[in-house]
Amino acid sequence: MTDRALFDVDSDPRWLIEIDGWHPDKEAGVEAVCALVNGYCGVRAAVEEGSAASNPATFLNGVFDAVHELVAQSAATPEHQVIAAPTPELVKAPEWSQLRLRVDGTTLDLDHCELLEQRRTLDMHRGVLVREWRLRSAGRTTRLRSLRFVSLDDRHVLAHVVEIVPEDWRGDLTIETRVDGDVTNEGGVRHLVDTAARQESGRLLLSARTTEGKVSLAIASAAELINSDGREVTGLAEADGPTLRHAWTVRVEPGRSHTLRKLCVTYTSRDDSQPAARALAGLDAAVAAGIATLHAAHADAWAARWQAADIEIADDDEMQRQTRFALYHLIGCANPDDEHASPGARSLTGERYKGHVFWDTEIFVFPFFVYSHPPTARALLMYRYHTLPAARAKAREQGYRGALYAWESTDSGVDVTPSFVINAAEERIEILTGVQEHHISADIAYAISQYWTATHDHDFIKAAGAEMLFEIARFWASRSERDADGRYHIRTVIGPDEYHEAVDDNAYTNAMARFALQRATETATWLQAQDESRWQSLSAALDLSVDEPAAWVEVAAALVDNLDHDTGVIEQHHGYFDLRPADLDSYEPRTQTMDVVLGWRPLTETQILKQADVVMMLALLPGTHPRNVHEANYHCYEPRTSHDSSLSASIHALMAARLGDLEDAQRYFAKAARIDLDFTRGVTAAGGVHIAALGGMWQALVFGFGGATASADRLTFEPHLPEAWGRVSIPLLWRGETMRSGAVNVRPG
Ligand code: IFM
Repeated sequence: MTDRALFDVDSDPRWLIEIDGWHPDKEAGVEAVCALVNGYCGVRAAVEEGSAASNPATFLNGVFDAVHELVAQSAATPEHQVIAAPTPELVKAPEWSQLRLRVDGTTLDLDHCELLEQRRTLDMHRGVLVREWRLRSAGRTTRLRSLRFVSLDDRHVLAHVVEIVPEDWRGDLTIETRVDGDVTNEGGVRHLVDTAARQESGRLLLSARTTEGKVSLAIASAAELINSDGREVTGLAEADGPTLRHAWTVRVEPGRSHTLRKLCVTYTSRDDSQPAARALAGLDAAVAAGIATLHAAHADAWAARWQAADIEIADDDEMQRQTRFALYHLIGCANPDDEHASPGARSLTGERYKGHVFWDTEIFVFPFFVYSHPPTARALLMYRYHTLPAARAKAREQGYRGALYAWESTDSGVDVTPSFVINAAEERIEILTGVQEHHISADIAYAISQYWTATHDHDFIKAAGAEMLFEIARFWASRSERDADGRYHIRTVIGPDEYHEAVDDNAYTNAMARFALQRATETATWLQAQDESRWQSLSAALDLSVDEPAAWVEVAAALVDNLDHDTGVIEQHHGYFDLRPADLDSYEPRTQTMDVVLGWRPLTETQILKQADVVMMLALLPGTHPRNVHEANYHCYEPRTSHDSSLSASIHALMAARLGDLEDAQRYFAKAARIDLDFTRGVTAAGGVHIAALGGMWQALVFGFGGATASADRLTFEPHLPEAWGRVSIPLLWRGETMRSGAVNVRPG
């Protein structure tokens, strides 16, 4: 492949995210939206030479560190300044694609030159970022293009190509590419220490460790500069302090190009006990293969994933592009080869929520993998299996049995939810989700069940799934309290609607707990019948008597469900309808969340919901109630929902589509799609893309518009598709078989 072809992007704009020009105020969002992701690492699409508006970052999945000192977060308020307990966060890795260009003392970058034109293109089909730009400074015009990718074929390989062409000048140009280990997270927090750079026979190597010493990392780098005659130019390679530098000073002529080709390979002690040796060996292999071969293998790997994942929408190009945007980030958020990492709420594209893992993974993102790439789904469940000890400890600490998973989790599974936050109205809000948002444990049971149903991976259930299900059921049995009337209650919880805390009998929590208890009981029966010896060993290890599962199903049957049989409405939690009604429309148009508009305390006294709660439960458990209950609850709660969480819109799209209300369904689907892509509304993606919203879009398409329903023995479809979309084709893997062609076709003929 020629260098020229390397810069090619797909000719079909429905595969592209194109960002023209330069808008400093939107740059933070653009960097996240166009980030390169391969599940192992994520690279924000910052301009390589940096700018005042840039926030470049490379994140390595699962690399967390907490700084054990009091940290200045911001100078805004005294409360802001100190976090008493260190909160682990996803660490920024060395910046591997820094570019410095200088001519006659002038730096060629956006802060010092006039930008004549610029286009950044994320080619989602091939997983590459191509940038083309022209700069003018001191009467000199320079044309540049660059290509970056993080390989999906070999996830440790990072590639960068830059072509520089002076249009109308000649002179001495210094070209420098760096790997910079001097990086800090938001707030200036330094996680990488003991940074050491060295040279090893032409290759450069940077190594560092995190402050807690849990992870060591290494990045090896090689670069070459080729002139327009195809000849390599001799340059300088330097390992200096925390920085690796390759540099050349060349005489450039109008119309004659110089092309920089750089390869980096990174490993951490999470991957190998000798990350430096692995990085160097990996670099040798990558250099021997060459960028063209690596690019082709990477594009093939993306093609294979698209084959199993692409949802085709025939007649609506924008919807098609937005759907692919969701699929691109979903494919790139998780690594099937890593059982000890799971995507954070903003994937590997930004620092919001510090890379912490929420229920977003199991309930929003996970189904996409179940039906398009089961090995990734399995790895994500194994992450929860490996963090089971921490979940057991959390249950014990709160006085319960079994496993209570962390509301916010990192590498160990210990709950890392912060204890307070200062909101946009400058109020100090205690965060109770870490101690009260317990539905996460039921959500994980739901994910295990969904995976098992769709894959029939019985080995996983025997090895890990059953143990998690049993411990989760144990938790819910001990968490439920029996009243004199014989009914069970789950008290003092937060449901998905986080605007109401310490509530009793949250409908979502109770229904999901019931589901978990039932599924665990069925699993015990299944295991006893299928694999007596595994049942014996597991029940002995867990000290689980044969009677315990029978007790779980009793609790499940007697858990209150808040259903009013006359109206079909399910009260969101005990006393919800006694709260003050509020007319959300009267606050429109609004740009702030309702906790800011009303203030936290007054808000909690209203019926305003942050996000889908009863509607969420019905979306996940469609078979538990008849259609009239779905309708009654959608119509009851939809006007009360503020959608202040990005997790809400897609679930409303799903429910509205199921109910055949295509107008609402499309409105909510478009709202979900805009969360990251609408730069005119500010930079909501600045802290990273909203991976749950993107997973929710997939579910709205598949379970809502596509009407897919999985039952014990089959997958059925009852499509509700907008006429304007034309033919829609959805590929789904079901027990090893791909179901695609004509799976859903709205347009007869
Ligand atoms: O998990 C969500 C939660 O439901 C709402 N607040 C943001 C979290 C992370 O996305």
